[in-house]
Order: sequence, then C-alpha cells, then structure tokens
Amino acid sequence: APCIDVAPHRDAHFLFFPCTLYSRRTDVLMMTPWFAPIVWNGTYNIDILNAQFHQRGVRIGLAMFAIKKYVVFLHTFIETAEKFFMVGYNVNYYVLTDRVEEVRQYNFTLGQGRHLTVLKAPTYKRWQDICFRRMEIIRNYTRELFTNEVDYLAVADIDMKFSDDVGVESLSDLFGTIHPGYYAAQRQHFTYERRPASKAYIPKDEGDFYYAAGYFGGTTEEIFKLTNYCHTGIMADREKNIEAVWHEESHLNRYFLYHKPTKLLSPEYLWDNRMGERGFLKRRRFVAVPKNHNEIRN
Ligand code: UD2
Repeated sequence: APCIDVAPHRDAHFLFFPCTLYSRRTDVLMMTPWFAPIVWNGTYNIDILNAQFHQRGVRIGLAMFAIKKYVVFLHTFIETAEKFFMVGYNVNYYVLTDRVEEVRQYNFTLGQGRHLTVLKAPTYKRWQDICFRRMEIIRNYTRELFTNEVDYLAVADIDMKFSDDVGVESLSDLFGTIHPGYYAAQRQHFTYERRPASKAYIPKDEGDFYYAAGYFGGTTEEIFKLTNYCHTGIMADREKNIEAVWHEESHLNRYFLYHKPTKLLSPEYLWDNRMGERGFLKRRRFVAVPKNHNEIRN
C-alpha cells in the first residue's frame, strides 16, 4: 500500500517523513536534471534541516546595495528580514552604500546574534553601472571581509521585503533563484544575452532556467568565484563596448549555465505581487516593493 502520512501536522509547514513511493508535490519540478533540489513549500522538513544547520553553527551573511535613492528601501528590508530571514541563526547584514554616514545614523532593533555592518560602496552615474558593479564590489568584500565572518552569503535586491520564512532550506554551496517572470517560459524565450561577442552569450540551444539576479548566494568561496567570473566578463565586454541585455543578470545566467547551482530556489523566494495569484505558489517569501523606476533611479 502507498505510504500514508500520519505525522501530526503542527502547522502548515508539513512535518512529514519521507516515503519513496510518494511525492509531496506533483505540480512542480522538484529536482533539476543534474540532481539539484528545487525548493518549494512542502518539499522539506525544516526541523530536520534546522537540527543539521545548528549542529554546524553556521553563520549567514546577507548583502544588499543601497546606493543613492535606494536607501529608502532599507528600513522595510531589514525590519522584515528580522521577522523572516534565518530566524534563530547568526546573521550579518552587510549594507553597501555610498551614504555611509547617513545609514550609520539609522536605528535598527536586531535580534540576538544578528549584526548590521555599513560598508562603503562607490556610486556610478548610470543605474546600469550600479547594477553591473555589484559583482566587483561583492567580490572584493568577499575576499577582504565576508570570508572571515560568515559561511554562507546571500546577495539580494533591496527594493524587496520578506513576507514569509526564508530559512536554511534555501542554503547550499551555490544557489540561484528562478526568475518569477520565466518559471514557465520555454528556453528560446529566456532573455539571455544572444550576441556571441559578449562574455554573457548563451546559444539558442543551451540554458536550463532563467535565473534572477535579485537573490543568489552560496558559500563565500563559491560567491568569490561567481562574482569574479561575472566581473571579469563585464570588464571584457566593456573593452568591446558591449553591454549585456540584462546587465549583471545576463552574466549570472551564463555563470550558472556552466557552473550549475547545487540548489535552486523556486519563485517563492523572489516574487512580484503584480503577477497575481498562482496555484503552485503556496508562499510568498520575498516580494518586490513597487517602485517608480524613473523616479528612483534618477
Ligand atoms: C532587475 C534585477 C536586478 C538587476 C537589474 C539589472 C530582479 C528581481 N532584479 O531589477 O537584480 O539584475 O534588473 O538590470 O531580477 N541599486 C541601487 N541604487 C540604484 C540602482 C540600483 O542601490 O540607483 C541596487 C539596489 O540594491 C537594487 C539593485 O541595485 O535593488 C537592482 O536594481 P533595480 O532594482 O533598479 O533593478 P530591477 O528592479 O530592474
């Protein structure tokens, strides 16, 4: 007889035991063809994972950029992260900003074992360059600082808020997030960089998923490799006067194609509520804060 889950459901988090003849989710892909899990609600038991990660005493970093007007997003970002991001763990927030003095004046109430560090980051005239240069800045701080302070680092867009748990189920050596706009798209419609002259180039007949640059991470060693690769590609493109179609996101997609992530996060981990309801989406953990692009970028 097939397994019947008799574990008591304490809450909607599904405290379940595994059964080899029964899959929790049949409506979504749970595993990539290279055997990396895709994290959806109902596919893991957080109690087992917490026991494992606490045993290892992991330290987790969360880096975000607040350049120019984007400082307005910082409060909501940190306040909601305190409620939902890696609760119960040692967390270092790294705020990378051109407005160090101003941000240091902000008052955040942080839980035990949680710290916030304000770090200087250069600013650029064009918003595109701000996005591109994130790779270089993360690379440099990873080498100089993050490696000494945390085991895992996540890099996030700041115009976002947490609205449900993002816990250790999301951590792995190298993890990427499936872009909410392309989870169901066919490969040929992914907005990869298609010009062969670019270092972000992906041929039409290659590519697994379209990943978002708004949330990715891994061990500091893996993040160093990723950001170094992307930055090197961005600089080589610059020499040729090429700007990849989706900026650093294009280079990230190229990296993930040839250095496959060890875990993928479903769009639960990066959602935009303007996309409306979706049956497969049981939780909205990290969602975009609406913004006026023109107003905020200039
Ligand atoms: C998309 C991507 C983003 C990046 C961008 C580049 C997602 C969810 N987002 O977002 O990761 O690839 O396209 O084309 O996939 N920032 C500043 N100051 C600025 C401008 C940007 O601090 O003046 C930082 C900030 O942390 C922001 C991030 O850069 O969250 C990305 O910029 P964006 O949010 O304006 O880009 P967006 O929403 O088009």
